[in-house]
Formats: sequence, C-alpha cells, structure tokens
Amino acid sequence: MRAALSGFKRAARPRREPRRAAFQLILIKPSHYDDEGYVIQWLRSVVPSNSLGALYGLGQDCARRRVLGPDIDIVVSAADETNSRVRIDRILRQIRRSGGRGMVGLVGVQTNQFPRALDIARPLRKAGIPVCIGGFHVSGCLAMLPERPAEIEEALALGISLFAGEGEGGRLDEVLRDACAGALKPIYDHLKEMPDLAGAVVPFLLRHRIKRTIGLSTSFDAGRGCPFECSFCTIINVQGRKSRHRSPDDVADIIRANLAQGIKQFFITDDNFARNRAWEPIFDRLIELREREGLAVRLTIQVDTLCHKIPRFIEKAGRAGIKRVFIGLENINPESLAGAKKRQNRITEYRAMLQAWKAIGATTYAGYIIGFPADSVASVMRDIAIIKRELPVDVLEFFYLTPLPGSADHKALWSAGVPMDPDMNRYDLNHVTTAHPQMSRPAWEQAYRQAWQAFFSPEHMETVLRRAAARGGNLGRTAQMMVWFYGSITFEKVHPLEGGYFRLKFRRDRRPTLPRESAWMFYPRYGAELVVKHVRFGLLIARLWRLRRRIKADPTRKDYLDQALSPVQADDLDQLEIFAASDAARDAADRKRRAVARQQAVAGRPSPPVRAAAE
Ligand code: B12
Ligand code: SF4
Repeated sequence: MRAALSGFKRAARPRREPRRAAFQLILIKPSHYDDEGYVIQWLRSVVPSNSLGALYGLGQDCARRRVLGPDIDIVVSAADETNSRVRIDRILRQIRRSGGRGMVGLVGVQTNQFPRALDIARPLRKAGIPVCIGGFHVSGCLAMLPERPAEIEEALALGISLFAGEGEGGRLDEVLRDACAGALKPIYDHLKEMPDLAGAVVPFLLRHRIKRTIGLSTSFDAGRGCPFECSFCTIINVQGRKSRHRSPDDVADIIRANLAQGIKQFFITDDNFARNRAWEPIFDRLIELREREGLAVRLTIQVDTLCHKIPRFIEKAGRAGIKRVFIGLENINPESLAGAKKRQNRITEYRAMLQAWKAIGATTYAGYIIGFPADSVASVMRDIAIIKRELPVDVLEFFYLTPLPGSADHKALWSAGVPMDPDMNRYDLNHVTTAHPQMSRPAWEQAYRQAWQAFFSPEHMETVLRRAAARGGNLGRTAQMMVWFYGSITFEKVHPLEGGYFRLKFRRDRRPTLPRESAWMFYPRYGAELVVKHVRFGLLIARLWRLRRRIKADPTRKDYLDQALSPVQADDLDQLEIFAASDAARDAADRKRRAVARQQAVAGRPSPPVRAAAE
C-alpha cells in the first residue's frame, strides 16, 4: 500500500501478476500566491490539512471497495502544496504510465486558493487530464450566490469539474467512475444533503506526508456544523447549523491509527468543538485512552467564548489532553459583535473563560477581527491595550474583516453591488478586499499592522510568559507560539496560519500574470531573504529563550499577579476598562449587573447597584 501512496516522485503501480490497470487519483491541496506572485510554500508547513486527509481517506476507501470494477486498481497519492512542489510534468508522466487513466482532485480549495487551483488545472486540462475542484470556494459560491461568479465560469469553461458539498456518503464513487469513463460532469452539487458523519470514512494521512509539517501533528474533524449565525462565517452556509459528529469509536480509531505511525499530536478542526453534540463522549474516550491506556496524546481544539459555561467542558478538556485552544474572540466592542450577529460573544465572560483555560494549563490563541464598522485606528489601538492589560490570552491573531464568498456578508455586498476585490487570491483575511465606512484603505492597513506589533511588543511577550509561569502553563510551548505568530507576520509577511519553516520559492512557479524574473535577479534576492529571515528568527528565539530561562529560575514566579490574572469579581464591571471603552460595552456591563442582581435576589443576597447605561 505504501508504494501506492508515495506522491509525485515515484509513480506507483502495485507489483502484482497479472498486472491490472491502474487509475491514478492525484489529490492536491493548493496553496496561494504571496504579494510577489510566488506560491506560499515551505520546507515544513505548520498545520496539516484535514481536507486532504478527508479526501485521501475517501480515495483509499474507494480503492478498497474497487469502485472502478475488479480490473482497475485505484492508486491514490496526496500532496499539500504548502509543503510540496507541484510538478505538472511528473503528474502527466504518472498518469500516462497508467495508460492515461487518472484524475487530479484539487482539494479543499478556499477562495484565496482558487486562482492557484486554476493555474495548476490549466496545463492539465490542456493535456486532457480530468480535473475536479472541491472545497469552500465552490461550495460557498454555489450555496449563497444567485449567479455563478466569473472565476467559477472560467473553471467550467476550462472543462474543470466542480464539486459542491461534502465528499462522504459514497459521493466520490460517482466522480471517479465518471472520470474513468472520461465523462466528468461540470458540476456535482450535493449542498442540499449533509452526510451523516457517524461511521463515515475518517480522514487519514500517511506519516511521510505528515513529516512535512513542523511538530509531527495531524488533524481530523470530529464534527461539522455550528448553531450560531455570525454574518462573516461561511461554515454555517456550507456545512449547516446542525451538529453532525463522528462517533467516539471513530475518533479513537483515528488516534490509534496515527499513534501506530508515531503521531501523537492532533488538531481537531471542528470550528466549534464546544458545540459538537458528542463533545462529552469524545472527551470521555480520550480520557480513557490517556488515563487507562497511558497513551500520551496532545490535542488542539477550537471553541467559542461561552464554552466555560458548559458544565465539565474545560475540566474534561484538560484530562482529555487539550493543550492548545483557538477561541473566536473577534472583538471587544459589543456593538461590532452584535452587528456581525455574534451575540453569543459576551465581553463580560471573556476573563472568566480565559482564566478557566489558564487553570488547566492550556495555551490560548484568540482570533481578533479588525475592520468592523465602529473600528478606527485609535479605537483598535485602545482595544489592544485593554486586552493586553485585562485579558489573560496568550496569543492574539488578527484578521481583516473579509467578505468571504459563502458568507452572509459577501452575499449582502454582492446583492447591493458594493465593489469587492476581483482578485480571489487576496481573500486570505490578510488583505483588505472592500471599503471600510470610516477608515481609508491605508488607515485600515495601518490599524492591522500596528495591532500585530502592539500585541507582540517585547514587554507584552514577557508578560505572557510570566502569566504562563504563574499559572503552571508550558513556557516553551507559549514561547514557540509567539515565535510562530510574530515571526510569520513580521519576518515572513504571511499570516501565521499559512506559515512554516524555510520558505521555498521557485522562479518558474510565479503567478502567470506576473513576469518571470531572471535568474540573476531572483536567486541572489531569495538567498539574501533567507539569510536575513534566519538571523531575525534566531535573534527572536534567543531573546525568548533567555527570558524563559530567567523566568523559570525566578523563585517568585508563581506569585506573579496582574490585572488579567486577578480573579473575576463583581466590581470588575466598575473597575475594568473593557467595560467602559464604548457605549455598547457600558450597556453590556449593565446587563451583567442586572443579571447578577437577579441571581442574588433569588439567592436572598443584597445586590450591587446598577449603573445607568448612559453613565
Ligand atoms: C482546519 C482549517 C484550516 C487549517 C487547515 C486547512 C485545511 N483545509 O485543512 C489551517 C489552519 C491551515 C487553515 C488556514 C486557513 N484557513 Co481555514 N479552515 C479550516 C476549517 C476550520 C476546517 C477545514 C476542514 O477540515 N473542513 C472539513 C473538510 C473535510 O471540509 P472541506 O475542506 O470543505 O472538504 C470537503 C468538501 O469540500 C469536499 N471536497 C473538498 N475538496 C474536494 C475535492 C474533490 C475532488 C472532491 C470530489 C470533493 C472535495 O469533500 C470534503 C470532505 O467532505 C475550515 C472551516 C470548515 N468547517 O471547513 C476553515 C476554512 C476552510 N478556512 C478558511 C480560511 C479563510 C483560511 C485562511 C485563509 C485563514 C488565514 N488567514 O490564515 C488560511 C489559509 C491557509 C491554508 N493554507 O489553508 C475559510 C475559507 C473560506 C473561503 N471562502 O475560502 C474557512 C471555511 C473558515 C472560514 N473562516 O470561513 N484553515
Ligand atoms: S461561532 Fe464560528 S463557526 Fe459558528 S457561526 Fe460563528 S464564526 Fe461560524
């Protein structure tokens, strides 16, 4: 089996007699272009792709079930372009060696990756190879827009087949049969029915693929769908608002299969694991694996800001091995949150939630969106200062508010004819793509850049490490996170979620709309960039490691206390700036006071005075 999965370099053909025909299913997760037009690619990327794992698992399942008949072997290979160069010549040779039987599946293609996906597909289509693109751009556009956008029409005109919806439930069978018969349909639309995930084929990648990511970790989705309705979100319009989940047995199987190949770290990609209806049985199974069987697995999850209100959730997360938590904080202005229909984010709960994660020693990352209508450069800088002082979050990562195709925001702008950037490559949440009501484009970009620099100032990095030391967190892990996030955005000029180690750039892989640079221009500059980046990373790592040693050696490190770590108290509502930064924040604080008063009245205790909203 391994030979069949070796990727592009060694085209694989099962060595059996008599030889059967082979159909090459070549799965590629495309990357996208940086501002200079080079593919964002690394020797080691950071986060493994679950979309690729999902399709690889499905492809293997089709191979096992011999969906192309008893005489045709399906040979599946998978590559993530963020850590592997796509060589069209090799793909063509691989398929030709199989007598021309094969298909290229461009997997999990997001909006920002769509132009790159088309550039990969063009020469393949020219050579007559069937190509099918799936992922959030196709699904989001088809789910939300009344008509097909230009780039989707362009794909269809190139003879590329588009797959909308999810691949589980035997849907890949039809695609492979059609491809093998040379009769791929232009569109496979499965958006109306969401497959049940219980017992569905699980995502899986082989170790030699996972080895190309830093830290040897893999990812899987334990569930899909989220009950909330944030207007900037695409997920609910593609995967629905109902929680569909894998069974605890399937999750345990995924973990065991990976442990068997030496992989112990996992990223559970559910957008909101706290709303996965099976979170508790899944945590219980993980606890069993860790506590009874002694399997040392470590996991990362994504949750919402009310997860600490779910009884036992954080306590069980700790026992289940959750070490890192992504939280969609998004903003500290309730007016912005309400405008984005993210009412479930209550700023009055942020401190309690973050402290609860600190108490189990987890490292927290929070996403923060810049560009809500009420934002200005000054208000963003004020809000970041408040967060640094009052919220014990380890890493804050920033995003531009972006009308992602598939979101209600995008649909509203599209319907109103509001101009949006026509270059899909820029929809990576790291670029401005539409106008802001208050800020000019340069002002918005300034707010974004300054937010990163303000949060990751040397003083604040020290504070974050001191907080981690005081609460028994892992200093090494926290420092690594800061190197990754700050280094990616500042030295590599890419968003950390697209980051990696040792940037690869290939002169010939430049975006076709830009000229190919001459070798004497390209190589010296690329070499110099690598040297400068390594020096800058080296200095940052050395600084943080010295700091870490100093803090670890400090006998008083456990006594460190600041406003963010101070226990949550009723008078926080009067004392903390987060509750006074805007009218909406003051209103939120007042609502909380009233709620506390009601609870205390029920419990027969005196209630705190309620401050007037206009105060
Ligand atoms: C995990 C994750 C990541 C991970 C890993 C990427 C990955 N795709 O695995 C990381 C952290 C790297 C990441 C980064 C980013 N992400 Co992301 N990510 C996700 C998340 C939470 C889960 C992805 C996943 O595993 N989904 C489950 C899989 C199985 O679903 P799927 O990809 O749609 O694939 C299914 C179908 O589409 C279909 N299918 C897909 N491909 C194909 C191909 C063929 C041939 C066929 C037949 C079928 C088929 O079958 C699959 C199985 O059912 C999604 C949200 C979500 N719920 O999906 C966001 C999401 C995909 N990410 C998003 C974004 C914007 C980004 C970033 C640009 C953000 C940033 N600034 O960093 C970067 C891009 C960098 C990159 N290189 O990917 C957006 C994309 C929206 C859009 N319109 O493009 C999403 C939807 C979240 C959102 N904010 O709305 N992401
Ligand atoms: S909580 Fe997250 S996944 Fe759920 S709707 Fe909002 S942005 Fe989407």
